[in-house]
Amino acid sequence: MSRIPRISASVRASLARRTYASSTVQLPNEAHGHLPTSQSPITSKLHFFNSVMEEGKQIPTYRVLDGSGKLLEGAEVPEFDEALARRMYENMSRLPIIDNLLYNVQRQGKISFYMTAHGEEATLIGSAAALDPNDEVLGQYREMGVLLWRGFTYDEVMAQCFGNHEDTCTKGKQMPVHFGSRKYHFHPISSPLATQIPQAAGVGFALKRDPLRRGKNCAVVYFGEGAASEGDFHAGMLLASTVPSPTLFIARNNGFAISTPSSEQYHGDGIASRGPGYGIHTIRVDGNDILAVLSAVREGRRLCIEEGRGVLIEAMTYRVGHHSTSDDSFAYRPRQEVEDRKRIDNPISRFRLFLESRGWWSEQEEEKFKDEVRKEVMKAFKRGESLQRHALKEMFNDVYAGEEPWNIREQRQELWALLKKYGNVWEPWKNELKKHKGEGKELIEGDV
Ligand SMILES: Cc1ncc(C[n+]2csc(CCOP(=O)(O)OP(=O)(O)O)c2C)c(N)n1
Ligand SMILES: [Mg+2]
Repeated sequence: MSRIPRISASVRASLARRTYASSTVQLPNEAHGHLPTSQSPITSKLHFFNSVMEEGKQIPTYRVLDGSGKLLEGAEVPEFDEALARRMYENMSRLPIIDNLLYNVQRQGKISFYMTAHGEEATLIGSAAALDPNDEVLGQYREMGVLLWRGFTYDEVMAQCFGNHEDTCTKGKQMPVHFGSRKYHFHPISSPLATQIPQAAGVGFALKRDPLRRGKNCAVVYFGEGAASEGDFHAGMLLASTVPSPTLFIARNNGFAISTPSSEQYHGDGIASRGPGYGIHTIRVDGNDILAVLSAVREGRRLCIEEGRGVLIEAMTYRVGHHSTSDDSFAYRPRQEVEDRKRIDNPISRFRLFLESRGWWSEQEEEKFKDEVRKEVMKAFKRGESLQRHALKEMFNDVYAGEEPWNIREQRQELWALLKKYGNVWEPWKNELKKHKGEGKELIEGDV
């Protein structure tokens, strides 16, 4: 194909002189066939297209390990050693232990809500392992694994889920699993879907403007394929591609947005096909293959920081658990499908087979490790459950930055009046108040 010549300065000048009032302007020959704002080659074929790959082909999925934990021949394998591989495996394995316990704890009515990451362990831990610990993470809600990788403790998990006084991030004001941690550069989760996506593009821009962090860190945003249907997804992608800002977009395509299967969420080729539309480097990766995720996120992060602009990674996985404790997924998908996915493609056992084939893990280590984790998690649960909640007045603090707005003041005063009337006499309130530090006295006896 011949090269498309650029329009010369003299031609541009003659085009600029052209007036729309004149219908007899003659364009120089070299200007014919060129568009004023695009390098798009001209074609005389009437041809619609609907694929970012060659006609009809789907975007491929990058994979390193096969289902039985063997390296694929010729695969581009990321660098790792035994210590990193074990750490990744151990972190993946910790997730279902915590998830199973807290899921049941919710069923006992001890916490109001819970969400598991069942099935998505490789996507979470593989990506966490590829990031710098100071990269700013904006999650959706299923990303506790990223925090654990960075050192978040079981006590901190319990503090947030029980909203006890050790929950220093949101002081008991958030639903369970809405984690946040300044220490681990993990921005607090917010329930409205996709709000974190344009925010992440803004965080990426802030990092780029900070001389101490420019070229060192990026913003990393996790979201589900369902959240990618929100306008905020497009706003975030456009911002990161045009401003531009170093933002790594990690789409967890787990097949469902609560009960809506991904087949009903988009008609195009998943989320990855949208990247090139924004001029964003994009890859689709097998999200159940931790080595492929590690490799794709490492390289994506490198590109993101080097070029200072957005990169999109679509991790293909499967939500084995129910959407949350408020969902029964067998109402909309066959039980057998879930059982099959668990058996055929379990990201944890897939990596375990790989480790065992290298002599890096064994049945004895598995038992010992899980036993220890179970004991530690149980200990943290009992402790977290027993701790008092924050002082009641914290309910009204830090809702907005700066001065307390009138609506918060009104609510605080209303509660104070009710507490004064019933707090010391009505048994249910007396019991409830005992769960808080100071038993609400700062409101009952204080000046509001
Ligand atoms: C703006 C908004 N609309 C709807 C909801 C209710 N909602 C919560 S989670 C969810 C599904 C999200 O699916 P996806 O983004 O694929 O994430 P996944 O749960 O699969 O990890 C919906 C519809 C919400 N929280 N916010
Ligand atoms: Mg989903």
